[in-house]
Parts: sequence; C-alpha cells; structure tokens
Amino acid sequence: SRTATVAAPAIDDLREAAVRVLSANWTGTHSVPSRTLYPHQWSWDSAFIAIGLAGWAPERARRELLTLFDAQWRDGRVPHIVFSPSVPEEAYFPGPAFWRSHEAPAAPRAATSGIVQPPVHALAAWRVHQLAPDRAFLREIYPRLVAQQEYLRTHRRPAGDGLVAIVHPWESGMDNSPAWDEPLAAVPAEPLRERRRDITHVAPDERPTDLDYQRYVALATAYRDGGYRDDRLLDEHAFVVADPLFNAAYGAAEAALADIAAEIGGDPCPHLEEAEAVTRTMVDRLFDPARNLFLARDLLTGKALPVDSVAGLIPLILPDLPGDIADRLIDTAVTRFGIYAGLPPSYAPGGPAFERARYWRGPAWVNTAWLLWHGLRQRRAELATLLAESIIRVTATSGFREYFDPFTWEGHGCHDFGWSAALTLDVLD
Ligand code: 2M8
Repeated sequence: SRTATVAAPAIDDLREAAVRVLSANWTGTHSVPSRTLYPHQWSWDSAFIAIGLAGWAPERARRELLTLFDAQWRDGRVPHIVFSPSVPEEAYFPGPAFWRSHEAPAAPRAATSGIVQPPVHALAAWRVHQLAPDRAFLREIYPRLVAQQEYLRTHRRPAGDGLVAIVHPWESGMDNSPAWDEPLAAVPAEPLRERRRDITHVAPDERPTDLDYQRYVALATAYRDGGYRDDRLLDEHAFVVADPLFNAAYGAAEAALADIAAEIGGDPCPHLEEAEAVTRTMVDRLFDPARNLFLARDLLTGKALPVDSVAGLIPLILPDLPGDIADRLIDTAVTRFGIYAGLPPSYAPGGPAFERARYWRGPAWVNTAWLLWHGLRQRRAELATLLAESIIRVTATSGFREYFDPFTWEGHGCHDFGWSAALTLDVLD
C-alpha cells in the first residue's frame, strides 16, 4: 500500500493532527489559510481545504466553497481574498481599505480584493461530491462555477488566442516565481506607503522582497484605479501573462464541469469541447519541446518566459493532454524536479534563481505536489503513489508548514497551514 513506509500509529497521529489544524482554522463559515499570516478567506486555498474537509466534515466542505462563491462578483469573477469584517485592517496588507471593492459596480456585499486566483474550484467541488455525494450541492454551485469560467473566457483572453491571462503575480498563486522576474522588471516600482505585515510573522528571507512588494502594490493600484476593468489590458496594463498552471486549471475546470453537468442532468458537451480546445491551444502556444515543459508567455511582448517552474508540469491535470506530451512532462518531473526523491520544488534546482527557502523560488509546496499527484493518477499510478507517500512523509516529518526545503524537508513559512493539512488528509484516505 502507498502508506507502507510509515508505521500505522504515526498515520493515525498525522490524520488527527491534520484534523486539528483544519478545526482550528475553521471560522464557522469558512477556513483561513493560517491564523497568523493569512487571516481572511483565500480563493484557491478554500478549494484545496474543501477537499480535505470532505472526508470528515462534508457539510463544512460544501459551506467553504459556497461562502467563497457568495462573494462572487456580478461579472462572475471570484475574488482572491474575501475579507472578514471581524479582522482588523492592520492584520493583513493589502487589506479591504486598499482594494476598495465597494467602489466597483460589479462587486458583492462582502469586501473583497479585485483579482482572481487559479480556478481549481470545479475540480474541488467534484472531488467533494465524490467523497461525500450530494447532488443538491452540485446543483447550487454549478451555475456559479460556470459564471467563474465565463468571466475568464470573456474578460481575460485579451490576445484572442484562447489563452487566459493573469494581470498580477498574485493571480498565479505563485507570487514571486522566477517566471515573473522578467515581466515584473518592466513594472515601475513605487515606494511602499504601508507597512508589510507578512514579515512580522515569517522571516524576510523566506518571503518576497520589498522590491517585489513595491511592484505588486503598483500593479494592484493601477488595476484598482482602472475600476478592475479588463477591456484595455494589452494597451494599458503593465503585466499581462498566460500562465500554464492557471490555464491548466481553467481547462481541468471545464472537464470537471462536464462531470458535474452529467451528474445533475445537464449537458456535458460544451464543457468537454472547451476542455479539448484549451488543451490544444496550450500545447500549440505554451509547450516548449526543447525543455519538455510548458512555459508562461508574456502577452505584452509575445515572448515565452524560459523558466523551469513547477507550473509547467501542472497541465498533466488536463484529461485530453496527448500521451506523448504527458510522457515528456513526466520525464521532466523525474529528471529536473526529482519526484523520485520527494516533493517537486517550485522552481527546478540548478536554475540561476533557485533559493531553497524563499517562498515560490525553490521550496516544495503541498498543493502543487497534490495537483501533480492528481494528474499522474490516471497516467502513471506508481509515480502518483510515490508522490502521495512523499506528501505524507514530508508533513509527518516537519508538520503542516506552508512550504519545505525540497532537499532536507525542513519546514518554512507559517505553521498549521490549511492546504498542507487538507491535502495530506486527501492522500491519506
Ligand atoms: C500567498 O499569497 C498571498 C497574496 O495572495 C500573500 O503572499 O500574502 C500565496 O502563496 C498564494 O498562493 C496563497 O493563496 C496565499 C494564502 O495562502 O498566500
């Protein structure tokens, strides 16, 4: 069995410890990623956390997703943060006073940010249903998931080439990935007027730099001051990028929506067609046959961003990915991301930007390992099992930390981190 390398009592302890973390992070309506560093609701964290809740608290799993979608904007966008009114402004920067969502016509009642994160929610909703079947839940969430995709399809394809664009590194979920170094260098940095809160919780050398933050804030300010509109992105915005992880999530969401539609008596065909179309476009536009990896593309310059990011392996979650491309990605995962030895690092070791403890510039993360596991299950079951074992061994060794040294497994970032606990539970069961 895939848990054979860890003694049975340790597995029970790990399961209990994961449940304790998720219970402590549950607020009554949703979960926080971390009580210290991230005290609000985050979009893709909630999707991963719902997966981990489904096995033992399915009502919470469904509530987690429904609470997030209660803050969906009228244009379909699902904000990357939903702010809790009970948490003081000073607890997180940039908070609700920065984003000023209420000034945007399409915004919901709750205060939110105005940007998005990878759309892994349809995948999560389907997995929640598989673990704890509930068609009424699927019927409730399906139209909201469709609207989320519709927003991306109609507002976020500025180049007209079928690729969905992100307008901020925060939208990728991999904030300071080396893949964003080149496009970010073109963004004018402005002095920060606010104090960063993140580095009061975590060592500065495990986080993005001040210069990164200056650019993050400048970009978010520009998008906000343009009313969070997407109609002139290529002419007016300074960061417009097609990311393989984001686009793979978008395509996998269509495949999951096909499953959901079939389950509730809807029509899966348009979703299947869209999933196939996205996959084809990604293979044409983002696959680099020399690196055997998908690369992000800067849509302002048209240039591919030649960086070995784990994001480039995530298209393995696309069910229609051609077998030869999948084989080449798996070869890269084994040879350059070392998945026989442990969890894939966020950025391949040996690259010039590699830093083993700095956030998305090298450390291994449980969510990207889980996505890879998910993508490998149908294709290479033995490798998927190995990854599941690695997730279990790393969190059993170092706890539910936010990220890990890819070689020593030493934990970094915050403690009691939601998706590390949730996704460990998922691979344990
Ligand atoms: C990190 O991002 C936030 C901004 O959204 C931050 O640095 O404050 C990322 O790791 C992101 O992927 C994650 O969703 C978020 C909360 O865990 O933290």
